[in-house]
Amino acid sequence: MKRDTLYADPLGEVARFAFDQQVVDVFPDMIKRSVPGYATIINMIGNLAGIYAKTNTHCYDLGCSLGAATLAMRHGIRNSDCKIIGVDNSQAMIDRCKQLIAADTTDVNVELINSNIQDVDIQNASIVVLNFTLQFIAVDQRLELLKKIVEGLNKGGVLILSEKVIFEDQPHQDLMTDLHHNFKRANGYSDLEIAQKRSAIENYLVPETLDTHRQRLRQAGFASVDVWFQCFNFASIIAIK
Ligand code: GEK
Repeated sequence: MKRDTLYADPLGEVARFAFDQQVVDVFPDMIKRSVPGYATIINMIGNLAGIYAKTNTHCYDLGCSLGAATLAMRHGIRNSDCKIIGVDNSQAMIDRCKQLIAADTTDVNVELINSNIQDVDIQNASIVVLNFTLQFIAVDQRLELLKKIVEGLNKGGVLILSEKVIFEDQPHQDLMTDLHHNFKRANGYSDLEIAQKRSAIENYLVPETLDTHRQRLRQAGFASVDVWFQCFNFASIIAIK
């Protein structure tokens, strides 16, 4: 696993973050050292797939990156008559993801699509995963995407939505930010790396409060909405149709 040093040297001007080849090369290391609870969430997506994936249905991984959640579902699904559809609009991510999926021999069909998740058809779904992807969709387009997911899910189907979140209470927000930055420092990121990455994702990764997510999910048509995992300002919600 190549180490992420993309923001280690001072950059005069920090360009907006992009999921390009440079990021693909270090992505597993970057996400593991940046997102508290990431490994647990991936593991549990496999566990949930064992419960929710139904015969002859589709399981979607929207914003699949290198397919960590796709592989977790593939290993967790108990019957092989499901199809996993991974979607990402970064060609570099999809190309690398294809290699990783090809190297895994599990007997569940996987299709990978290079597309904006807002443009793909969602049909006959028992599971939809949005693992740290909705946060990159423009805020005013999030409800429409969630409505499309509800329509494509079968009754009883589940959305697993993981996001970086913010808090209305400012002292709590500050504490969660400090704890997150301490987590990154403990994982070897310098203050410069933390600051430069922060500017790169500003206005691109747009986090919201858990209340905003809950209300929007209900508005989109989900019958049951609850947080199942949280570590600092990173949380995952299970929403059931
Ligand atoms: C994981 N789920 O390892 N359409 C398609 N893909 C998109 C879009 C879009 N509109 N916007 C962003 N992406 C993964 C981690 S990373 C999270 C997800 C992160 C893609 C983008 O190219 C990237 O691969 C992914 O969403 C977000 O479980 O890096 O913080």
